[in-house]
Amino acid sequence: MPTYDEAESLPLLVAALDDVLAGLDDVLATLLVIDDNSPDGTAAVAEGLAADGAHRHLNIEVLHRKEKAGLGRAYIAGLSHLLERGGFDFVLQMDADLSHDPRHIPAMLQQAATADLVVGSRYLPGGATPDWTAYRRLVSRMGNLYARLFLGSRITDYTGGFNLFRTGLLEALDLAGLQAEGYGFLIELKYSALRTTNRVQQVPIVFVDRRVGASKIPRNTILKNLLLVPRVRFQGPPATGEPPRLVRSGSGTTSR
Ligand SMILES: Nc1nc2c(ncn2[C@@H]2O[C@H](COP(=O)(O)OP(=O)(O)OP(=O)(O)O)[C@@H](O)[C@H]2O)c(=O)[nH]1
Ligand SMILES: [Mg+2]
Repeated sequence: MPTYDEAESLPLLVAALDDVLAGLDDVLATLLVIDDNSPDGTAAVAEGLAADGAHRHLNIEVLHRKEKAGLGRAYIAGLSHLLERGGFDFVLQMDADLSHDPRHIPAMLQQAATADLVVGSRYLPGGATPDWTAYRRLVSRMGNLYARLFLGSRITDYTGGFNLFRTGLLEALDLAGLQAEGYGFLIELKYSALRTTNRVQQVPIVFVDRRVGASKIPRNTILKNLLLVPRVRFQGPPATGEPPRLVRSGSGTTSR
């Protein structure tokens, strides 16, 4: 979970995560907060939550980064850290601003039994963006349709950041080679996953707008992403079969 100035949201989200995890007996979860030295003290809040012992269903760890370097760099640092550490069957990626509701996690884990990637999608029946204006909905929907045109319709939400990856899939990707920023990073990450495996599932999600704090993703990335999509497609076609090295399944316990 990447954070930048999420001190207010984080305790609420951690409590909600703990509640959901309490109902998942076979899951051992670690929450890795990847903080870019947030001026509002998010990292200290996270350390406090890790130490207070009130959340019995997840371990909390904090990856401290020196300065704000953008969402893409934060994800690469966090994912590399988890892979180096090892021992995880799955990695769930989610925002810290309460836009991604933990109540969708059980359905994502269920789909993960037969998938290497489970995408949380706003653009499936049952998915929604209830707080958005018609204009913002249109821009996002058009952006995703554009991406699907080039990159394939297996994924209906290329720009969302609520996704579950089998660790073996992440190990097979060249994470350090991903270059895009912001929403572009999420498109590039998902497409490199599509190039590696065809075992992709989706779960509809209801995306709630942040209630506190400010958005950090610049809105002027539309043009950049228009160019990014064909460039990413040029890297190669989607995988048609499942790569043998990803077929091995989890070890019985499901960690995150
Ligand atoms: N570590 C780190 N986290 C970041 C950075 N930029 C954004 N984030 C986090 O990434 C997640 C998504 O960023 P948001 O600002 O919510 O972007 P958004 O969802 O497009 O914008 P909103 O509509 O305001 O929610 C949040 O948890 C942020 O705190 C960054 O530079 N570094
Ligand atoms: Mg957000």
